[in-house]
Amino acid sequence: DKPQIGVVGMAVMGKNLALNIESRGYTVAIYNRTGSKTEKVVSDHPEKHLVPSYTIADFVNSLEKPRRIMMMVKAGKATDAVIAQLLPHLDKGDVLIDGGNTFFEDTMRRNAELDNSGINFIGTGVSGGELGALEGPSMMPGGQKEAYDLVAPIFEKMAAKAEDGTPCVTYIGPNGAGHYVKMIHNGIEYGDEELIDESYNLLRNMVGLSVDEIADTFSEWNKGELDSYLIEITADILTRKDDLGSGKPIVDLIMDKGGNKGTGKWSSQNALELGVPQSLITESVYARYISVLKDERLAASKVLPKPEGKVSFDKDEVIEKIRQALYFSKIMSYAQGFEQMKVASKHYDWDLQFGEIAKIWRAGCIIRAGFLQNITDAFDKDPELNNLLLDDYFKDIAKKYQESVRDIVGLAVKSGVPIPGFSAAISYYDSYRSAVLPANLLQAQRDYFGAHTYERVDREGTYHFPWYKEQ
Ligand code: NBP
Repeated sequence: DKPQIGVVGMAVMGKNLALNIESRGYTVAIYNRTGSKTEKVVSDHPEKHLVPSYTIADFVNSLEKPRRIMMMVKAGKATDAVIAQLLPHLDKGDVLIDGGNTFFEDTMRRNAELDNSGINFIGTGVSGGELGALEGPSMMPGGQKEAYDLVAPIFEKMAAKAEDGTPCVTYIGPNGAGHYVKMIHNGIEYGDEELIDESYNLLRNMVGLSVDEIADTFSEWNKGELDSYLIEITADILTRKDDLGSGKPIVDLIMDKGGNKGTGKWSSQNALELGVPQSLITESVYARYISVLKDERLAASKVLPKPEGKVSFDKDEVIEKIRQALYFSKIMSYAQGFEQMKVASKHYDWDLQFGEIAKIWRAGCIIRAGFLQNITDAFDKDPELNNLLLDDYFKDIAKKYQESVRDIVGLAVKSGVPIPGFSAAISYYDSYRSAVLPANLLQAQRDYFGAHTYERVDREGTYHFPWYKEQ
């Protein structure tokens, strides 16, 4: 039996994906630049149908045709290097798949270059971390549709399954569409994390709950509208004590400097390029950046005063309002994320199917959550939906919860607890629902100093005001 698929890259993700595919009844060829890693995978799993190769030529020749090769290597130069090594051994019609966290413009470039040589190229988002790779990730493949059809049976078997049994993978669109959607997935993940972290900070430093009480609060929240993987792991994290024996909650011993690998930044940069409001992801990126300035913050905490007055509130009431503010803000974040994908779909000519995208995020991936079903339902009802906020379910939540968000944002500001995500959410809501914004004054300013002209609300055409003439 020739292997039906090969995996290049035997670091944690590639190894786990290979084992996942094997477990679905396939024979999998494996290769890694450093051969000892390949050897170790085989010796650790002697019973598995894995076919190791130690040269690229042997690896490619071992595969059933048309060949299906999945690369799980470091994104960027490593991916280009592997493609260059594989290319001389490939035949027209073979399918090369990049499962790394690749920037979508690189995927567009590689897809076009390889297409010239008759090689199909799929760039697929793979979400779910190490465990997802092993047990079933959510997958976002983009590239030639005919090429996807050649790998679809394998992808559908290896992907996570939603509660209704549907595999969390679907063809996303041509060239870079899959990696684009993975980028937005990761950006939305930044937003979800930021909003949860702000809620934790408010519960701790405004409401005054203990870490254990906050763990219980998140567990409780996880049973309702907020039901999601990230809330679930947050509750779990908050129950964990120091593994080095101090007895303190581990969260209190972890340095408050947020890391990142760039996908949130890419989402924000792309939103700026496309001219789409994307304040939630952007504020989440900034929140990580300001967290890194630990030394400056420590120094500033000694000289810059905090608010003087004390805020008063009913504890149980305010906890429920924080929950509502979190759900409301999460909805604003997804509204922005889907808005960005809508604009991108037109801009790059991808024909993205938003209901399908929400569907494959229901399981396997980091942002999996009950409420993605509501997004699927919204787009099923109206595939042309302009903004999630206009769907009845989301409109109704916004109507019910908006007062709570205002209360929480007000209390947070008065208490001096930073809430960049919550305040971006309510500002987006208020901007989006405003029939008139002060951009009229802005246009006047631009026309005043730069003769940039303006349109009028009462007549057609373009106008320039005689600012420098006496009236
Ligand atoms: P890494 O991102 O750490 O990459 C290590 C792999 O890249 C090794 O197999 C290494 O081979 C290979 N490699 C490098 Br580095 N340079 C190479 C070159 N010039 N030629 C050939 N091979 C090269 O591994 P990972 O954490 O398993 O992630 C793999 C991909 O999956 C990445 O793109 C990552 O962003 C993405 N991803 C990761 C996660 C996650 O949770 N970790 C989730 C989703 C997606 P060597 O052994 O010879 O050095």
